[in-house]
Amino acid sequence: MSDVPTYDAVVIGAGFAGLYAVHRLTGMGFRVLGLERGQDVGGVWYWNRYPGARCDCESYYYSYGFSEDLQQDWDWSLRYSEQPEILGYLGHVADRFDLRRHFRFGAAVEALTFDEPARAWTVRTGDGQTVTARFVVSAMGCLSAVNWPDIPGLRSFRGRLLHTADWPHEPVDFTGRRVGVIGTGASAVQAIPRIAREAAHLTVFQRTANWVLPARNHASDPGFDSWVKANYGEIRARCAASPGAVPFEAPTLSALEVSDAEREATYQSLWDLGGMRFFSAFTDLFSSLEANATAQAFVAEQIRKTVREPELARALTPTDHPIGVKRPPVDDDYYETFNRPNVTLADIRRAPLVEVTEGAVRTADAEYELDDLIVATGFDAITGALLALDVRGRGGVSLKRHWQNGPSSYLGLGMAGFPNLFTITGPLSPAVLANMPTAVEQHVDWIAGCLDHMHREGIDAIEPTEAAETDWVSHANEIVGHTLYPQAESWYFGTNIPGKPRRFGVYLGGFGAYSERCEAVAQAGYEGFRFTSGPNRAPR
Ligand code: NA7
Repeated sequence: MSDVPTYDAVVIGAGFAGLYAVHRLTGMGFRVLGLERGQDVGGVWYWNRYPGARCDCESYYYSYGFSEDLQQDWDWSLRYSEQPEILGYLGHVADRFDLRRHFRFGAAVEALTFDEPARAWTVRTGDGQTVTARFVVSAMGCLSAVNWPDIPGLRSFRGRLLHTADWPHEPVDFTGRRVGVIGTGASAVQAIPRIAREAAHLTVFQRTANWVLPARNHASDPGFDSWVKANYGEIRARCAASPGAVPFEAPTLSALEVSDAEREATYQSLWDLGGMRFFSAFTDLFSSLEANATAQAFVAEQIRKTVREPELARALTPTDHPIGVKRPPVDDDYYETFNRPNVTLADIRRAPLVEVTEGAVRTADAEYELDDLIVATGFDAITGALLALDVRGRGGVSLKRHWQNGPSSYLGLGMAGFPNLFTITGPLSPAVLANMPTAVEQHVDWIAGCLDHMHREGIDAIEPTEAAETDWVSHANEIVGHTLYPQAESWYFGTNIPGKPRRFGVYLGGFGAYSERCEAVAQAGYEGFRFTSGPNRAPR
């Protein structure tokens, strides 16, 4: 490698994170190359095009706050935006800030190799090209590595075989067809009501019943939107300070210190309001099993009231995990859909899935003939996208080895032994338990500040110390231990992927407190990070 890398930074991914990273770093004068495996911008919203795909955060804060003009100009049509509109928004951002010219599309990164003498990365893409860069910013997202399950015979299916996370770009018509959906996570729960309205028959293969909350989506209200636009500064500030990067008041009362009637009324009003705000009912829903049980009882009652057949209602009611600690899907009409005559629930916990044949799914007690099979089995989350690459840090050590016991990082921003590799919303950051665009902006801004500092000080390389990383992992794990999250198997723990070590991948200390910690680390001269300086000044 020559002394001066081709680029100051390679940014991998063109979703919310990659677009803002490229905008921010090019704005500072850095030479930046964006690499994106898709043919256009959008990230998770580029790939997940299944019917009903939608954001479970409300549009007005699930959006960028970095540009006042952008947030004033853009109008959302729904309370919770659907995939085409979010993809349109990201396309608009790319046009407005002229970002596409910095990207190579259809360029899937395969390998990242750190060159120690040059203190730079060599980045290899699937088309055989390589580039060099001082820094690599992984903006590949937490939910982007598709999980195809290892179900016997799956590939022998002769009908249409579709995955929610890699959906065709052309419309898929289910009219008159016998459709099967494997999975009942957030993706399936959004898709099932839509497909049921179209298909001749829909069979839902459920391994684990989920607690599903109503979204109560509706058209945007012009009055509310004007209020939002007039108060965006305050809304974004609230997001920045809150545990979930959302603009709502945190609860103040325990579920156990109010009367039964008061508790019921609180749950009912939040149920009627819709969405994840249900969890803002009480302070201890994630820490006390007794408190959580009151919320479970409330939702179980809603399921009983909605699903006409008692046996079916029972099968749709979770019995194996507290509410909220496995990502709760949000939708309208999910439970109602099971009252339709053309919908069947196949409980594959009771009668396990045996195999897929050319034209059917066979379980221990039945055979379901299908024209279309939709696999809604989610992602190898949080670490999966980076682990799919051959990442080699100092001494040729692989990231696979570094993460052999589970996700590990310092502040979710980087790993010891992998200098100049930043992870936006990386493992053990608040990431997926915070509103993503806000979390993304905080990370990108921190990284930009760090690179500016390095440039000014003539520093070539930065990486966390091993001690800082070890302490962060212990701190993150300790917090998890005080919650109910360990009482569920979930992609947060990596247990949806056979063989993946069981370790919680998200920092639960709250987004606001976490951001303050990142800021304090920077103020203290990037405490916990190690800098290396040398003849190769970070160019700009
Ligand atoms: P999820 O939430 O991981 O859900 C996957 C679903 O697929 C879930 O119901 C799984 O059941 C089921 N699954 C996974 N593997 C299998 C096999 N082998 N056989 C049968 N069923 C299986 O993915 P989503 O795409 O719905 O959502 C991911 C996130 O995207 C979501 O949480 C939001 O943050 C956005 P299990 O529960 O493991 O028994």
